[in-house]
Amino acid sequence: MDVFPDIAQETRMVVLTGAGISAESGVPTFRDKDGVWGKYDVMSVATPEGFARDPGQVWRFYNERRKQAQSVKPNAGHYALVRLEEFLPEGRFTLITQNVDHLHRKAGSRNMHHMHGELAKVRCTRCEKVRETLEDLPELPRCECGGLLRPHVVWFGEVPFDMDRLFSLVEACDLFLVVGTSGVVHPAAGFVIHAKRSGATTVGVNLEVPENRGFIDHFYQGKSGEILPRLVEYWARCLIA
Ligand code: BV8
Ligand code: ZN
Repeated sequence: MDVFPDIAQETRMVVLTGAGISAESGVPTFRDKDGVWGKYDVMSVATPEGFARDPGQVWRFYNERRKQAQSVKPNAGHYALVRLEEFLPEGRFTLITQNVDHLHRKAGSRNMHHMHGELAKVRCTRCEKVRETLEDLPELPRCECGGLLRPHVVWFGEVPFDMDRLFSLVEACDLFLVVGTSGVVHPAAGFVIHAKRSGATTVGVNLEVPENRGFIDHFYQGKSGEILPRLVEYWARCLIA
């Protein structure tokens, strides 16, 4: 395995995670063999058109994942990122996740962006009010204003949240770490390219070789729950030395 790159006190780090970091917690990924898109037609359950056509089917899909999210726990990979955030100086660590589960938050991550939204949040399609609830919802949940509620997540064809902010964080970082993502879904998959072009060192941890492997300077193939604790331990020593 390639040696880990060093970091220093002034290293500004951005971490991007995908479904792979939650896999060891028992949350199915999307594109692995028994993944989510093998069971559901992505165009029917993760697009605005699918929701307009059959909101009941979309809510059945999300209610199943919301229920599943209540029973899972963070794994060693999530906790390693919390430890990293804790020992890096204030303001030197940003976590961006594509995941809509709440495992990073449950593990204790603080400075983070859910660029594709969150399972635990719902939004009114009429008054746009966003509320946080993991309770079971009826098949067609409604807001007090009478509007139909939708999951507060970003579907295909919709613009991810905070993109301007995220692009500037990616451009300004010295080290970009990407974990557990196939590198297929844009604009998230383009962040590592952006970071590299802006002069950052890029580091990747993934079970399979991701699509955007060519932009990753240091790549470690394997489980994030096993590799991240070792990587973070090495970086902790860099800062003590
Ligand atoms: C946008 C949220 C404009 C809800 C998701 C043609 C027509 C229309 C659009 C497009 C098009 N061509 C391209 C596009 C853009 C489209 C896109 O990228 N499509 C792809 C599929 C071709 N993107 C969009 O529509 C996005 N919006 O483009 O707006 C724009 C452009 C630029 C700037 C601003 C605006 C919106 C995309 C968001 C869609 N929403 N989900 C929900 O989750 O229900 S996407 C979904 O995929 C999840 O969010 C997920 O996180 C994300 C990425 O998947 P991964 O996380 O990578 O998961 P995957 O299963 O693929 O891979 C898991 C990896 O983990 C594997 O590699 C595996 O090896 C590894 N792994 C497994 N176990 C482990 C592990 N690694 C380590 N340890 C382990 N134990
Ligand atoms: Zn409303």
